[in-house]
Amino acid sequence: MSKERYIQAKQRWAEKQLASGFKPREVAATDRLPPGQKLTTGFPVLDLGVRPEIPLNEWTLTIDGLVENPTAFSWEQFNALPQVTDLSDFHCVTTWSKYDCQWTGVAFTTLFEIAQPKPEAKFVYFTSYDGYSTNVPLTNCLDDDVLVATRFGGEPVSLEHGGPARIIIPKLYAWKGAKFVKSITFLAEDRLGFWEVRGYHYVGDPWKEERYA
Ligand SMILES: Nc1nc2c(c(=O)[nH]1)N[C@H]1C(S)=C(S)[C@@H](COP(=O)(O)O)O[C@H]1N2
Ligand SMILES: [Mo]
Repeated sequence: MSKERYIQAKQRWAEKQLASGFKPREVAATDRLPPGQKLTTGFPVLDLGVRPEIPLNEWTLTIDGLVENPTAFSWEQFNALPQVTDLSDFHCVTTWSKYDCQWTGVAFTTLFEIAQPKPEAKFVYFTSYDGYSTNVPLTNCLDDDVLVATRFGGEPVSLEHGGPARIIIPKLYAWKGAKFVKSITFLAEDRLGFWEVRGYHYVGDPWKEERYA
């Protein structure tokens, strides 16, 4: 399927769900599998049909917007930051979930402390090397399980899963986790990302089934 047709199909699906009066289901908060999700043991790949290959000596991660210290990390500088490993579950809005993903990388809070966002900063906008983007309220980024991951299961994140570095926000649907991440921008007003302009939710909490908005 071509990139355009794939995007149109996903967009139509979102519109159909909304038109048919899609309503989140109630679920006990103790259940591990969010409502409407199915467990998978594989690791499906979802992308726009583009897997940008970034030589590590050309890779940068830019942190900008409403921050005291705008920064652009080289790969070397980025990997010299404190590293954390976290085990988390992965929930895709297309209804598959994968348990126990082991991600290693730099905690979002570490980048937050370095960049020092101004008090007006309330939203985060991520861009990627494949042209993807996504937006997340800042509060959802400040949990200690939110990472810029460079390793999966101890190995470098593969190109298909978003290497050299991708965002992981376990408590939100996986489309909020920008693969091939290129920049992190702190904003006072929300700016809709790639799927969000096509009907996806601006927060995306799987426990509340915030799929479409
Ligand atoms: N740069 C980029 N990031 C992206 C995407 C994408 O197409 N491009 N797809 C998103 C979607 S819809 C999902 S479900 C997850 C899928 O991650 P995976 O391919 O590692 O399973 O990445 C998210 N991040
Ligand atoms: Mo997705």
